[in-house]
Formats: sequence, C-alpha cells, structure tokens
Amino acid sequence: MRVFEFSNAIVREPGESVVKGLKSDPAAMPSYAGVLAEHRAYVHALAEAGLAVDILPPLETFPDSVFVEDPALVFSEGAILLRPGAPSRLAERDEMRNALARHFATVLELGAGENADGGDVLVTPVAVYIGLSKRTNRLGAQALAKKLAELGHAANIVETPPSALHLKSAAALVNEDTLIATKSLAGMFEGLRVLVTPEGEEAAANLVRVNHTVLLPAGFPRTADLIAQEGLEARFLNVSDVAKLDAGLSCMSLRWAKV
Ligand code: CIR
Repeated sequence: MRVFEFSNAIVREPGESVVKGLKSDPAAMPSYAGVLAEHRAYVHALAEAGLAVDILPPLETFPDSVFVEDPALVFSEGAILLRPGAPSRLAERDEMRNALARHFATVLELGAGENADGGDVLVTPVAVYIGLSKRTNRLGAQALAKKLAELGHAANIVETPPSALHLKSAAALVNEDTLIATKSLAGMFEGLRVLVTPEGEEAAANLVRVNHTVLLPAGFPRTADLIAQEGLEARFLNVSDVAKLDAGLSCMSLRWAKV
C-alpha cells in the first residue's frame, strides 16, 4: 500500500462560527457560505477519488474544528489523538475521540504538555516528518515519535519554517519518491526528490495526493504545470475563503487506507 493510497476519510462540516476561526491576517474576512461551499466541493472530490467519507456534524463551540487534520493522525495500523497547540483548539481532540473509536481498534493519545498539530506531520515513504512550530513543541514531537514507533512508523523531527503555520502549509507528497515544497524547505528531505513551488505560488505546496488524483488549490498555473509534467491528473479546488483562515486542502480531512 503506497502512502497516498486511501480508502477512507473523516471530515467535519464547518459551523457558522468558522468565520471566527484563528487567522494571522486580521483584515481577512472569510464567509460561512464561502467556506461551506469550498468544503462541500472538497468532500465531493474525495468521494470521486474513491474514498468513503465520514462527515461529522459541525461544532459551533470550536470555530476551527472543520480543520480535522490537526487534532488527530490516522494510519492503517491505528490512530493517534494529538494535542493541538492553540488553546482554543485543544478540546477538539475530545470531539474526535468517538469518531476515531468507530474506525480504529487502536487509538493512542498524547499526554499533557505534549502539543502537536497534525498539520505539522508529513507522512512520506522514507519517514514521518514532524515539524516543530508555534503549535508543535519538542515534548509533543518526541512523544509523537514514540507513538508512531508503536504503530511501526519511523519519525524525523525537523523545523517548520517560521513563515509557515504548519509543516504541511509548505510541503506535500506528490508521488512515491517526490515531494513538493517551498524553497525554504527544499533541502530538508533526504532520500526524496523535491519539486520547488514556483515563486509567488508557495501556497500551492498545500496540495493533497489522493490515489490517482492530485487535489490542487486553484489559481496556481505554474504549479499545475509541474504536476502535469509528473504525468499526474490534477483536480482544482477553490480554497480562497479557507485560505483566509490560514488553512488549505490537507487540513480538511483525515485520510487512511483500511486494510
Ligand atoms: C488554525 O489557525 O488553527 C486554523 N485557523 C487553521 C488550521 C489549518 N490547519 C492545518 O494547516 N493543518
């Protein structure tokens, strides 16, 4: 099973409170209707790529809970309940616990003080990269590396560049041996080929390879050319409202292959 082959996904519908989600640009004004439409198109694309999608109900108490990637990690071997580093997001993990229990026999958990966001975890065939960031502390990264070892995955702790919220805001797996990453990250991944995002298209590094398809944010034509040159089929998705919340395509689902 290759690491971009998936059969299942968990997503959560955005609540109306999503407009109050965390964002770095105070002037950015996402709309509920916009996020909802982008989310629906995304879920549709996952289903068309062959995934069975478990759609969890919205949680108005947690504006960022649509970004299900951050409170958990999922693998064929089991799941890990993380501890999101933003205080307003920490209890999202409790809302995810039951959903994980429905799908996985094994659910491991990080402990108090061990902060890690799933957005900082990049799974590749070589290793699982864990990026230290404002959300993922060293204690969390080290604890996570141990939990990953319990599931049979080797981890590699790296630095998320300060310009990126999460490691996966700036890097993604494209193929078995190939990543796409922003220039600042390009030298970090030993044993993997790295396509560098064209200047001005750094946000396109948050793409998602799902089975035969690459879900690509719309509006990045030179990145689209790079993906086409790899012989891969791209599906373009608008994420302009989601981007106002510092989020992208990877953040909106947990994906795994059921074996
Ligand atoms: C946050 O700041 O936590 C959300 N507004 C965005 C989370 C994006 N998640 C991700 O990149 N994995």
